[in-house]
Amino acid sequence: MLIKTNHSGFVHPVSSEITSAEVYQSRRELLRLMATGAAGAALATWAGRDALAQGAVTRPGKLASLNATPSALSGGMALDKLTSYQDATSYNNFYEFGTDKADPAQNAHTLVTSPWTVEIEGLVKKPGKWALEDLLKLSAQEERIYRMRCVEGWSMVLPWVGYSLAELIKRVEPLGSAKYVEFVTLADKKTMPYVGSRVLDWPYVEGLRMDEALNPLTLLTFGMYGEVLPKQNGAPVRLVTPWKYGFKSAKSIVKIRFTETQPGTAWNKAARNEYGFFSNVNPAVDHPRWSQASERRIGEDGLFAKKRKTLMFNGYEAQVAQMYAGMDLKKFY
Ligand SMILES: Nc1nc2c(c(=O)[nH]1)N[C@H]1C(S)=C(S)[C@@H](COP(=O)(O)O)O[C@H]1N2
Ligand SMILES: [Mo]
Repeated sequence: MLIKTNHSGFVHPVSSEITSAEVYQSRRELLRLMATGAAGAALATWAGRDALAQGAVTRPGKLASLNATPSALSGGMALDKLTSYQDATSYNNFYEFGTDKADPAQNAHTLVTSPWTVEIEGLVKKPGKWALEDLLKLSAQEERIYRMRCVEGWSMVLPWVGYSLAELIKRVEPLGSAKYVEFVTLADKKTMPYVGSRVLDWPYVEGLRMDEALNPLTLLTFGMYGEVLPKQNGAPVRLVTPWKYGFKSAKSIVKIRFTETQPGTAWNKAARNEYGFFSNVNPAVDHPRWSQASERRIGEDGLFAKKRKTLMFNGYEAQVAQMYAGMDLKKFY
């Protein structure tokens, strides 16, 4: 079970200094809702807000309407400065909308996020289609501050909203033969201009070993900064696996498939010797073309600032290292 902290136990760096006043207000509102127990009712407004957000280039929602409780799984990351909302939503990787960091914010407005269903298939007792609304209600939402380290050498610290993927996995009851979980994301040529291009094999597919998928840190994510996920960040539902390079955190998921064999993933197919299946953040294992020993925090470390050291498993060693005990992480990169 997940441990929840109360408000006073939730350490947060002076929010008003590092996020906009609006975000700060929404955090206050969220905490107020939690205190009054009204957060559950607020969930009902989600669909309406999403409809309003269709086609909009502005933020998806100003008032918190997520049933999010600050989570103990934020760990020490809560002491890191949050990346600004502006940076988090304008410097993205979402190749379906372009290969430039600025492309997703420019182009993702065409993504249609409602209605949305996630199909559960493969080796499970309870396969089927889940409407987003039902997925949202499956478990209590938590706010988790996680580091995100991109394989390219930059990082961010973001307050995500969602619940552990394990909650969904338990509900659909995988068979004993299910050893991996595959995440298939939307590939819609009509709304995603780069789908069909040769950059990657579409749809963008990612995967986790079953124990990784069940690790409580693995977050099925619906929101960030107390709001609905912006389209460029993978609306309406994505994964966040904070101890792995960012590309493992698949955006705009439409299928979750349980398999016996290791799924072929988009980046592994694109360049097998550069991107492995595990892709755990590891400062000791270089990318063939560059070092992974350090990183630049977006918005904080200027172009000429000294880079910060990358931490083993991105700083989540205590929670995840035992899953890889005895594995040669140079071989299984
Ligand atoms: N569907 C899809 N998911 C994706 C990607 C992508 O191109 N397509 N890029 C990945 C990469 S490389 C990173 S670093 C993260 C970035 O997430 P963010 O833009 O929310 O920070 O999303 C990952 N998820
Ligand atoms: Mo990335």
